Amino acid sequence: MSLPLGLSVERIHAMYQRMLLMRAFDEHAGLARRENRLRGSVHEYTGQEAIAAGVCAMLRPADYISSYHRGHGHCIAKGADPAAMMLEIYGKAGGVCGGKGGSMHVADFSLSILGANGVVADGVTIAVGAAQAVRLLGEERIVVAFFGDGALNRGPMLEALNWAKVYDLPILFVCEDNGYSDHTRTASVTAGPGIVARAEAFGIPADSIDGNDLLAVACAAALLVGEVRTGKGPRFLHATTCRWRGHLALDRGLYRDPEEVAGYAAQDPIARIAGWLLDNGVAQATLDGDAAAAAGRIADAVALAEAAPCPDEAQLFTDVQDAGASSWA
Ligand SMILES: Cc1ncc(C[n+]2csc(CCOP(=O)(O)OP(=O)(O)O)c2C)c(N)n1
Ligand SMILES: [Mg+2]
Repeated sequence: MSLPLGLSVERIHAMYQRMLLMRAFDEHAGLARRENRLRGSVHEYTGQEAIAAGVCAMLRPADYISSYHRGHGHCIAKGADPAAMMLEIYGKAGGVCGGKGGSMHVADFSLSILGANGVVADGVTIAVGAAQAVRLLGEERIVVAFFGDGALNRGPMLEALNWAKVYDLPILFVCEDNGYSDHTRTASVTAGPGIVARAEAFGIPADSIDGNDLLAVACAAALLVGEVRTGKGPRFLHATTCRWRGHLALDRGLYRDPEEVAGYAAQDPIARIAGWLLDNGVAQATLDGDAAAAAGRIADAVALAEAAPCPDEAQLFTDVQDAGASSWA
């Protein structure tokens, strides 16, 4: 079967393998949080994996990404080591941020991952700042900002869109629209004709796709990343998706209609692309092996994180903003 935009069955298969890793990572992390084996917040990306996989597959190592509170999948998709990430969310030494950032601050500058971010929409302003720096420094890279539908209702998001268009910066905005902002249906607190119209109001071309369909994400991302890379200015991708779990691991999500949640399985982006891979010559045994490999790799990461020591006390004030530190001592 011929695919557009330089896509191939092999490339789609590699994206599928990344999705399996994301799913296994967040299923384990969510369980560990519910069992109080780790502290802090864990916002599972379960059900949304096709978006990170399809977009990041179009990026080069030097391209920056910024993320939001539901950020594990973006980091894995950009190539972060799941074992170092698991150590991080367990708050252990050897974590990708030395065990001091936790789930909502996972970052790896060596992979151009600018970080997850617990402040809704603020990862987007950081991304626009990075895109401005790329422009000023005359660098070859582009920037992708991932954020949720809830971010569209914060002022910094609108400033970011405005600034990006005024300077025609090399940035792709990716809105992961799962229909919810925490416990609230986003539509019930959102004025106007919709998310795409918000971007278009700033003169930014915007596409809307089914974010549970890896092929749709990959095709749209290939096109939009290409446009951003060739200096056409900012672009906006609106990807609809489903948040399978509660807002975070300790939220059972009881404010949602159980029938609605049960319906999410039919949209499973992993099952959908597995079906496509089977139809396109990949053997069931290969897919089974992929799933076992991902599960094994994450089980090893959990075992490593549970056995690892906490960061040394002597490291308490390294790599953190230390204003006032001496007065705390
Ligand atoms: C500035 C700010 N306001 C409120 C919150 C509390 N909060 C955390 S996540 C969230 C909803 C975010 O929804 P969305 O952006 O759609 O992301 P999702 O959780 O659905 O992936 C809110 C209101 C916050 N973290 N930051
Ligand atoms: Mg949302």
